[in-house]
Amino acid sequence: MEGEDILYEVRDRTVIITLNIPKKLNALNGDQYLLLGKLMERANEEEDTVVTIFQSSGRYFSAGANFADKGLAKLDVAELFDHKYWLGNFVARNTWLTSLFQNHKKVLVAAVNGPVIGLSAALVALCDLIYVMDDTKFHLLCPFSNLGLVAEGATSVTLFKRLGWSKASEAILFSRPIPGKELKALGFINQSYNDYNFKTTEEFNEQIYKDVLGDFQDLHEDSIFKNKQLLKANRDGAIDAANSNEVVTGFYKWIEGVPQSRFVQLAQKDIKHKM
Ligand code: CO8
Repeated sequence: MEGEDILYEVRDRTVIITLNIPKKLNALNGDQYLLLGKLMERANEEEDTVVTIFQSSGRYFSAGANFADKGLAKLDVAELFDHKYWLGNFVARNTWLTSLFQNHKKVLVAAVNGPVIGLSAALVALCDLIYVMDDTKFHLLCPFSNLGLVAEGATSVTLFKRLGWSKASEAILFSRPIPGKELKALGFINQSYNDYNFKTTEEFNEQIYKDVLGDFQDLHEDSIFKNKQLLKANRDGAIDAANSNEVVTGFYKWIEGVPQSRFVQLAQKDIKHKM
């Protein structure tokens, strides 16, 4: 399995999707986000599973979009500001990926081994349950204001709903990392596994698998799925609206060319994120 960027496994009645690019802190380029979306589609259609676990490897869950994406580097000047390019590679892809996480039929569990940034943070915030390996070593960062971007992946709704207006404003308006301890206190994290003192992410992932399996073992599956739909009904209108508002607003930032130059500055370490 080594060498594959994202792993897919059906185990008992779960699907396990694993980000597997630890050397790059699991930052994902455009093709890798596309692959993640396709694997989520597949997980959605598995016949016998109840839960989909979204997990990772190494010390970061994911450092978000890959700022060294070869696709970006290869663009000529015309493409850098081209409507058609950004409609396909930003608007359509982000809308689709957000919608896949939002509308996943199975119970969606995030097993979070370390910090999570940007679009990947947005995807974690769309999961039903969030388990963290060690909340003292975890933070969530939405550096959109620092990168000349705007909220993505429905974070303008999910963070507001999961953290409240005040903390969501710190996270989104001022690109402040929100530490794990605060996320735990605000109810964003279901459970932290600090006391387990895991030596590796793999040990943590294995524990989450066992715990999750125990969680639904004797329950009536169809009720679980119907209850998820009932819960979702309360939030989906706001997420649908945010998903479309965010990508259209973000699209015009790309057309202006601001994020492109901020990504170059970040790669050259001319700017950095608040930590
Ligand atoms: N992209 C590419 N490579 C990365 C990224 C990234 N986002 N993050 C880390 N890496 C790589 C580093 O380049 C480094 O590689 P190498 O060892 O080959 O030099 C390796 O991972 C380790 O990283 P660091 O040495 O920097 O580790 P630190 O612990 O010092 O710092 C940080 C960790 C703070 C996470 C730092 O790496 C960082 O700031 N990364 C950038 C995070 C970021 O801004 N991500 C983008 C978020 S925005 C988003 O996700 C939505 C954008 C939508 C884009 C749509 C495109 C079409």
